[in-house]
Amino acid sequence: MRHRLGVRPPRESDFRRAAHDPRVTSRVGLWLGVAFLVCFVTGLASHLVQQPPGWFTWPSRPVSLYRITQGLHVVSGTAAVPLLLAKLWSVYPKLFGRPLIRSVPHLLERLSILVLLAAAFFELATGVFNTTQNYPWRFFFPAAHYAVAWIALGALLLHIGVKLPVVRDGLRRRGGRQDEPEAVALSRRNFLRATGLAGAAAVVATAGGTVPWLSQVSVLATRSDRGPQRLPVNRTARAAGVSSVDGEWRLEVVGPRGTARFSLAELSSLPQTTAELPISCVEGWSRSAVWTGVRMADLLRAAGIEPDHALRVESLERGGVYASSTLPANHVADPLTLLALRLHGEVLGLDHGYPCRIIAPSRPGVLQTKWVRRLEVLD
Ligand SMILES: Nc1nc2c(c(=O)[nH]1)N[C@H]1C(S)=C(S)[C@@H](COP(=O)(O)O)O[C@H]1N2
Ligand SMILES: [Mo]
Repeated sequence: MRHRLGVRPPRESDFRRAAHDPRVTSRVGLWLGVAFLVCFVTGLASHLVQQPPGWFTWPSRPVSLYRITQGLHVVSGTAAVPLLLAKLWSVYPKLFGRPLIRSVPHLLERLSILVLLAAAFFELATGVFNTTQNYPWRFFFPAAHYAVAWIALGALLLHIGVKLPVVRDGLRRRGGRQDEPEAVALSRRNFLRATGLAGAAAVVATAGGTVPWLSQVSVLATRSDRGPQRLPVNRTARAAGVSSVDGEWRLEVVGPRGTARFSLAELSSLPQTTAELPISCVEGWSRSAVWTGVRMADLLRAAGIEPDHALRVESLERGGVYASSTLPANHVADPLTLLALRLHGEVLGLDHGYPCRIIAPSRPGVLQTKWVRRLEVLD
């Protein structure tokens, strides 16, 4: 910066640091764009799985599909934080460009950047809070996070469209100019390296939530293997208002021709299946565990129902957004979809859903309903 304080306000051309070079802006912008798009697509997938429109089917295989897409969502979102800060640092001298507004299209373009920034900050901030299970606001997080993602995407596409020529030029100009001192080119590379490292650090700091062997170094991955039966608990029975379950408990299975009831002893005497399946929480942690229980398809047949329809799953929990869920037909038919009675060989603890819970492959944690009370065939 070469302006003399008090003489005149700074101009865009006063900012000569390598970090403000369009070559730097374009590269950081490209990385940020990739992180954002990965985050958007995986977020959209997560939204569709949780609120599927009629045309949408989420595959039940591979069993880790949701674990991977949601892990990518959290990791790319976290990596976007340092990338966005670097991008802002790279472009802030534009605030001093004069005239501030050159034409109506230019004004609209500037406004779209404001929208993009506001939306990006909202998404990153609410997302980061969500991964730490912090909800210091009053709106319903998934709905707001989803709606604002579309605003951010629209503003981003507009921004990319407008800036495409500049970006192309910035990416094409690789080496330094002939007359440029080597130190300038070096400082540009250093800024890019530092930004890349910050992004990588953010990835490593969060990826352990999904990738177990990284959990030792993932300082921001708040979940560990701690928890009853070596598995974290998302919501305890007490928090969900579920107290002890007595011997009177019966699972109701409601089909087109009536209701069948099963005691816990009856469920235990049906053929048991054991499978290693992950709990993949939307909040960004995921852990595999060994579950044992009755195959959903077997259970329905035992109740005289063909397992070819979706099911509504209801919990003993009263009220609350996770008290019920829909198990789509392809998940009902999958031989790895269980009504689990045991975890790691032990009877399911109350916090993990005793007397029985849903465990299905490639299903978001929020839909792995605990303390199941009733299953109803949907048409
Ligand atoms: N009835 C009910 N089921 C529920 C929940 C809940 O709050 N209520 N939480 C869900 C969420 S968000 C997750 S990630 C998993 C976590 O299962 P765990 O607590 O056994 O690890 O349970 C799911 N099942
Ligand atoms: Mo969750």
